Amino acid sequence: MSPMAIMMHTFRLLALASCLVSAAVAHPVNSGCKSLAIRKEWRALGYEGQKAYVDAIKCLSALPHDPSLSPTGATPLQPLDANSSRYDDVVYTHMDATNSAHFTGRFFAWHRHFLHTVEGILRDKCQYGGHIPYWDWTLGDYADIKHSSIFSTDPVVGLGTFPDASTNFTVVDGAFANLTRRYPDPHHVQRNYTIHPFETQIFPFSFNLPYKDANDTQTLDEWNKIITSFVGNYTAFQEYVDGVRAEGLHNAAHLSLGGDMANVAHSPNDPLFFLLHGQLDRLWAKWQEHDPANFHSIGGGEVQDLSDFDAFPAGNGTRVTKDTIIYLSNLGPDVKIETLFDIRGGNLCYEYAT
Ligand SMILES: *[C@@H]1O[C@H](CO)[C@@H](O)[C@H](O)[C@H]1NC(C)=O
Ligand SMILES: *[C@@H]1O[C@H](CO)[C@@H](O)[C@H](O)[C@H]1NC(C)=O
Ligand SMILES: *[C@@H]1O[C@H](CO)[C@@H](O)[C@H](O)[C@H]1NC(C)=O
Ligand SMILES: *[C@@H]1O[C@H](CO)[C@@H](O)[C@H](O)[C@H]1NC(C)=O
Ligand SMILES: *[C@@H]1O[C@H](CO)[C@@H](O)[C@H](O)[C@H]1NC(C)=O
Ligand SMILES: *[C@@H]1O[C@H](CO)[C@@H](O)[C@H](O)[C@H]1NC(C)=O
Ligand SMILES: *[C@@H]1O[C@H](CO)[C@@H](O)[C@H](O)[C@H]1NC(C)=O
Ligand SMILES: [Cu+2]
Repeated sequence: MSPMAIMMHTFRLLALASCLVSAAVAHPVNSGCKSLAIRKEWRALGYEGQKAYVDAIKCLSALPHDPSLSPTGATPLQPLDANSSRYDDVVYTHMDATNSAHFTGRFFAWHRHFLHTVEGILRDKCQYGGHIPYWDWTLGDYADIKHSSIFSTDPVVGLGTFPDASTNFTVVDGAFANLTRRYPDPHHVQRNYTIHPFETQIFPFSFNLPYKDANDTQTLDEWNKIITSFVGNYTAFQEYVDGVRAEGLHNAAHLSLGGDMANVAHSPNDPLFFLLHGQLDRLWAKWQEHDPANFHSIGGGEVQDLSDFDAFPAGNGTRVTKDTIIYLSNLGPDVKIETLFDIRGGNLCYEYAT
């Protein structure tokens, strides 16, 4: 070998070694995965990747209801409609978890398990070769969410432009135009962008800051602040993401999109739900990886308490722990939270591309 070749060879070994070391330090509890799925940002999927997601969502929307779906009863609900779709089953599962998985300590863990389960269903039942995408609004979209490039009219891969009253806020362009959903009533998916979602009171408590811009919560500065704050304190992390009087990132993102996305029960009617929650799951993963004290931190209570929200924004009652069960209405298995900490381990086996 020439001196240059030796140098390059050594360099590669060093690079490999430092890569292994940093992986081992950052992710100590990695086990059991044959390989890791890579979840990508919507735009990084490219045309074929985006089309594959769209096709899989449409496929699931055309498959029949699975009779094995079994609501927990944790949230009082309308009866299951046997004449609904497999996609509607996914929505119904989320509706069933309205009270148990929102404004409780189950929030991030429940949504991680839900997204991973839906990803598996899309792959098993609809030959989807990809994974759940995420929408990284910190890439610059936050400066003008309504006109983000992802909301394009492209009939194959566009997520659709924001409708107005002329279509009763029904999404009528893009790949998901006129998408039919069953819950809570038969309807087409609706959106209605507003930068001031907190002007309208929708909770038993009132919003503090009616004129707060929803996109103030979606900036890159905010993102980095969240990841580096609340060290060792999951409860504080979740409380901040939901926000004082629910005016934080999670609610601001949902409510500003309006229509189906603004409803805490049936928001997954809009396939945009999975991109938004992909990003929130990514946020939890980034926060977990920021400090070893974060990785297994969990907290909040099991009981949603909107009547005393200021005191219990992350839930009242029994404290949520690693042994708390995450229920999925038989859409997938019930699991303990401890199985959901490590996205690169156990039954999860994925990571975020960026
Ligand atoms: C089932 O739904 C389809 C489409 O919405 C409708 O055409 C059909 O009449 C329904 N069948 C029953 C039995 O409700
Ligand atoms: C939020 O969106 C509005 C309207 O597009 C824009 O004027 C404002 O600068 C954005 N805020 C941030 C923090 O980028
Ligand atoms: C418009 O949408 C709302 C739900 O957002 C629905 O209650 C109403 O019936 C719709 N109006 C028409 C004319 O379809
Ligand atoms: C969606 O519905 C609207 C209003 O009925 C119609 O103008 C439009 O052509 C439909 N688009 C698709 C792709 O079906
Ligand atoms: C759409 O959003 C606007 C602005 O927030 C609001 O005034 C209107 O009531 C909303 N319409 C529907 C049907 O949600
Ligand atoms: C964690 O954060 C919560 C919510 O802000 C706070 O009530 C609690 O005291 C914090 N726990 C610790 C150990 O600092
Ligand atoms: C919520 O907490 C308060 C104070 O600890 C307690 O009195 C109340 O019973 C709790 N409610 C529920 C539903 O757990
Ligand atoms: Cu949810």
